[in-house]
Amino acid sequence: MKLYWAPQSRAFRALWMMEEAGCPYERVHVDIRKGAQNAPAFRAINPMMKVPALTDGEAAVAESAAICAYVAERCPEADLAPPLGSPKRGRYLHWLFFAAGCIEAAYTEKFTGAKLPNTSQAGWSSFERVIDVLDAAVQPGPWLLGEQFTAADVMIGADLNYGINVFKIVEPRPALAAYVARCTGRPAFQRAQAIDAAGA
Ligand SMILES: N[C@@H](CCC(=O)N[C@@H](CS)C(=O)NCC(=O)O)C(=O)O
Repeated sequence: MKLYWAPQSRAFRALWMMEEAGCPYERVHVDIRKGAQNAPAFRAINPMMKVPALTDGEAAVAESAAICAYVAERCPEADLAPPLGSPKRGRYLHWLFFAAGCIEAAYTEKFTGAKLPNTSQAGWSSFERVIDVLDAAVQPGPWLLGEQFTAADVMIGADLNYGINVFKIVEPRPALAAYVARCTGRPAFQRAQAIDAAGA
């Protein structure tokens, strides 16, 4: 597999996922600060011209949550997803899509101070409700699905880490802060962080 990636970007989520999965992969630096994402060859992989993206033989995947789900299936020995048919698949998919569909929009709302039409019209409802929902979701612990750490924790854990520790837009409520500490304490997270810090 080839991970198309740039340091200090949303591609961190896919980078952490690759380190959790433990399958061999190659990192390809796409220098988004110099416009490399606009090259036709990369555009053929991700028409949105954004990192991360992943290729695997003839397969191409973009969107962080989709990459995390793909890699969990591709590297089953890492046990990063509940098996097909398990009732836990419901919440697993819920949290993967929640990260992409609700957290991303809620953070944009917070960053920009955008005025919402109302919480019924906004698909993510509101920044406050997204954080309340996450706060409740991480309380049973240790992970979103209980004892099993999954690709959904990579997406939600990375986003909460950005929100609390990097951008400081999320209040470090005790349960959220403890969950993020469990995530950032994982050896795979720390390997990914070291790779990210080292840059291209
Ligand atoms: N929805 C995408 C967002 C990816 C994204 O926004 N990537 C940014 C870096 S943080 C990017 O590649 N920006 C370069 C550009 O748009 O020119 C995902 O979740 O993977």
